[in-house]
This record gives sequence, C-alpha cells and structure tokens, in this order.
Amino acid sequence: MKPRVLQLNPILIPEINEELASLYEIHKLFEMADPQGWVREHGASIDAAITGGHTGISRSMLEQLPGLKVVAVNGVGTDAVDLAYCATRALPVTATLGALTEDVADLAIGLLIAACRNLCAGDRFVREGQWERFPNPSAIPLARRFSGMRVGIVGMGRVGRAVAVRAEAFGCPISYTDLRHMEDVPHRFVPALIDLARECDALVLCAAADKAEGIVDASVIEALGPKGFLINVARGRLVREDDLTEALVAGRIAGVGLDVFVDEPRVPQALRESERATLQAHRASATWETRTAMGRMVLDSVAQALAGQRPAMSLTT
Ligand code: 8YV
Repeated sequence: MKPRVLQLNPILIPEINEELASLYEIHKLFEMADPQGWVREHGASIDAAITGGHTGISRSMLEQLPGLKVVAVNGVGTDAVDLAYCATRALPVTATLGALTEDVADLAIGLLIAACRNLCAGDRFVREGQWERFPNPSAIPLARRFSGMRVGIVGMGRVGRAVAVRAEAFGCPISYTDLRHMEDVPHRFVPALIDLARECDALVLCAAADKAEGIVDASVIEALGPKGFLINVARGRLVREDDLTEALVAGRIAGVGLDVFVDEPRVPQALRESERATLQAHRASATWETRTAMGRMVLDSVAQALAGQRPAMSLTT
C-alpha cells in the first residue's frame, strides 16, 4: 500500500504532481467539499503533509494527524506552522531552503524599479489610449531614479543578501536591520528599524514574519517619508496595512511594491485604487525554475522522512 499524503495547497509543476501521484496516495485538501470532516474521519491514516509557506498547517489539524512523519513546506516561510509544537512531537518540518532566493530577490528589485519609475501607471497610460489623448509629456509625472537609491534591507537572510547583491550592482548604498549585526555582511547595520527607515530611500522587507509581526507601522512609514518607497516580498503581516494604506492615500509615502498582504487574496480597496501602488498576487517564487526546484525538495523531504531518515531540510529535528 502506498503511503498516504495530505496535500494542503496546489503544486503547479505537472512532473512533480505526477511523481507524487506515482509514489503516494495523494489527498488534496483544497479540492475537498468538507476538508474538516475528511480530516476527522481519515486523519489517523495520513503519513505526510505537504503545504505552502503561506498556507502552513494549523495546530488543530496537526493534532488530528497522529501518524504524521513529516510536514513538507513547499516554501521557505514556516511562520504558519507551529514549529515548537512539531519539535515536541519530534516531527520534521522541512522548507525549500535556498530554492527561491534568486527569484524573490529579482521580484523585489523589479517591484522597486516598477514603483519608483511608475511602470504600471505608464503601462496603463499607453494601454488605455491616454497617450494619444494627452500627448504633451507633462501629462505624466516625472519618476524617481533607482540607481544610487539608498536601500535599507529588513532581514538579512538569504533573500535580503540576494537583494543587496542586486541593488549594489545599481550603485545603491545598502544598509540593513536584523535581530543582530552579521559579521559576514559588509553593509552598514542599523539596529533600529525606525532609524533605517529615516536614513534610506527604499525599505525592502525580507524578514521572517514570526518574530516581526507589525514592525512597519505609522511611525516607520513616517520616518521613511513622502519620498520613500516600501517593498514587501516577505509576509503581509510585517506591515500594519491600515497605517500603510492611510499614508499612501495621503501621499505620506512615495510608493509601494507589494507581493504579499495581510489577508490574501483580499487586498484593501484603497491599495488597489492607488496609482502609487505596484501590486502582485504573491508571485515572488512563481517561476518554472524555482517551483520545479521547490517541488524536488518537497519530494526529497517526504521520501527521506518516510524512509525513517532525518530530512536534510528539517528545521525541527
Ligand atoms: C510560496 C512563500 O508562494 O516560500 C514561501 O514562504 O510564501 C511562497 O514562496 C508558497 O510557499 C507556495 O506554496
């Protein structure tokens, strides 16, 4: 009999799905009419769970899966899994560490350039025929230069470092904040986020959300100021979204580039209507290359755990 795997959100690479289906009996929670009822009835027979970084798995669901040998997160953020609880069960929780670094950093830079050069507003201007109606160049406000912008990175992990490499190539002075100064990072460490915000032109959020919920609030946004840009490729809940939306509408911040939101897929109307906002639907890791690499890591983690080994990417065992 094949081991039974509970899958909590979709994997978008056909080969990965085929391989999963050939090895395991896959139960797709996101396609079930009554997922909770199904888990109550069949939870005890489940050997492995696969979930997304943002989706995670609730403590109450974990409690209904007593035979679980691994939670394989198809993502790098594990803030939606109770790691401490899983550690007490000696349950490996794995992540796709390193697989999505480059793509997430690429999107962060893309969002920053899009925000400061008004790329999406410019696209709409052409697409909607406005250029023909208003051919005078003064119809479009001047943008802000990205090259040389002072970039402040919040969270100097893998993604933060990859953003720094890219921004440096554009001649941007880099500084960062994190829980501690990092000896191996050549950039300026600023212990307090509010000081970092005051001293840079763009803040790029790359931090894990479990220790940093709501760190970007009205005071940080005020310190960033009306010429500042905020980019978020980490988690929506790092930011007090109401504070951000108010500041954006009032012009107290120059622009934002957001891939993540507090209550996805719901995005506040004011953000959706703002010309100063460049928005994405949580797509930073969504390339064929990265999602294939992530899927391979999920396959490896599940196989290792079910073979009785400690998965190489385990964060809890
Ligand atoms: C993915 C993410 O969208 O890695 C993460 O933590 O949030 C994203 O890269 C998600 O995990 C895909 O399942």
